[in-house]
Amino acid sequence: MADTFKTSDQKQMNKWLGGNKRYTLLFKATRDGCDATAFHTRCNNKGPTVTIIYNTSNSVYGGYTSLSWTSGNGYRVDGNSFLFRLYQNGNYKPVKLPVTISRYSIYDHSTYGPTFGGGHSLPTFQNTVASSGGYFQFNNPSFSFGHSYATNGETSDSFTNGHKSMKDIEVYSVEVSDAKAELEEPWRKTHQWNSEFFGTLKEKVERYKPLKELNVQQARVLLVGQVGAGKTSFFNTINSVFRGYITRQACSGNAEHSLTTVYRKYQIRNGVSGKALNFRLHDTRGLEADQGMDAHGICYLLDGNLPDRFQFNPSAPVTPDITGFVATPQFADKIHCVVFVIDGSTVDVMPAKVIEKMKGFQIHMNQRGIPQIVLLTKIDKVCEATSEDLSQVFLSPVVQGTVDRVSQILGLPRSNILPIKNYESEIELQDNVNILTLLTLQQILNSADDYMFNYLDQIEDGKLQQLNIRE
Ligand SMILES: Nc1nc2c(ncn2[C@@H]2O[C@H](COP(=O)(O)OP(=O)(O)OP(=O)(O)O)[C@@H](O)[C@H]2O)c(=O)[nH]1
Ligand SMILES: [Mg+2]
Repeated sequence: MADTFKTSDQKQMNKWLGGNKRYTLLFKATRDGCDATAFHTRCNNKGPTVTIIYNTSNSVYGGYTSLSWTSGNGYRVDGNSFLFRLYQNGNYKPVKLPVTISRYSIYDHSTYGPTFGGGHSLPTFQNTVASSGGYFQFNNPSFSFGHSYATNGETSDSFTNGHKSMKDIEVYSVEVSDAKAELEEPWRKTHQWNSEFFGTLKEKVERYKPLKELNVQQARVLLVGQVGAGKTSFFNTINSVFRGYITRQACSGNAEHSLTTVYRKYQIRNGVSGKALNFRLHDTRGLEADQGMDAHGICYLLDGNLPDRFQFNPSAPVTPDITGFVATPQFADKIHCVVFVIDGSTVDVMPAKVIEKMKGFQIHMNQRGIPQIVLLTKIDKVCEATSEDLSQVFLSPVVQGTVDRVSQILGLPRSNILPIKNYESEIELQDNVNILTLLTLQQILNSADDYMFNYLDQIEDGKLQQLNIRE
């Protein structure tokens, strides 16, 4: 279970709070440190907040207060506060426990993390807790569950599942949401989504050919991004669209380190004729904060020096000594478009080091003039309405907002940020997933073409110059 405040859980919180709210992540222990000063620096004077604890046995619980945290000096009065549980031992078991003695609603103190109730009915931490094996131990000895909140038959054990160590703690600000569920006008206009549109898009991609003047058989698209962002799933999704059924030719899934360890230059074939389409998707190992590809590595990838099935070694830099190193790659071997794959549901908690890495890579791409597209994946986890009906994607203000944020992070125009939903749990193809995938692919191939046109201009300008010199 992902340690994040999912859209469905936010909906439950909206019910408890009575109306649509906007939740903004202020503090996250695994990101900011499990430290009282870090918590107060980020959360003081931010208005109402919800604190969520993810414990080591997949129980998720916490507390809401309508007061601002202030680094005060003790108990504060809040008749609106409540404790809640969302999951117990991984099972969805929502319960809300209202405050009964409001003068003890929260314990607001500069040396304490978010703490609820008299006798610390629901404590988190005091001062600083170091991470041990990826977990944070409660270091607050007093824990008198039920002192100032209704228990409704619950006990501290039924809340925490008997485990007092935490995988993470998050604090979100809670604001009244004035955002409408759906925009009146789409933020990006497309043709009406129907089977005819699907047929046209599919045919266009099947007929796609890179510029013949350049002697390039297949456009090459490089997929780069954080571990688990959905790079390999994007290949599987496109492969499924053209095969005509769901395929998982490439291994995808969730793991701490990248599941993809081998560089693959995937072909996509028409499901009936078996004919390869005129582009390849180059799938790479996922980026991590402290390991993975460096600047040399990315240059070798961009320039076409690395062979298919090259084994990435996260702890050793790539050098020209590796087996199969292509010393003099042709233009046809090089990358013609880079696709940064970003998990739309975790944009706000993307590690700074991963962002830095991607920005560093962009310098080398810009030097070569290679176009960059962002694939914003998992939008089904970003917006409930879009998850229910993917054709609503361009009417969703939440998806639009995420696109805007990513455009700012990577300094790319908004038109280059393409939201998608990969096939993941489905067993049958879905028309809307197919259409959005093809729309996206078409944009990617257009960008590859732009690059090739520029290259052709460059060659022709060069020839012209030579002629001028001779004359
Ligand atoms: N809900 C949802 N899940 C997705 C989507 N795309 C990928 N996933 C899931 O995210 C997980 C990671 O996907 P992968 O395709 O393996 O990600 P990757 O970027 O190749 O990861 P590494 O190879 O490990 O770097 C898998 O469990 C996928 O099923 C999506 O659009 N929506
Ligand atoms: Mg992968």
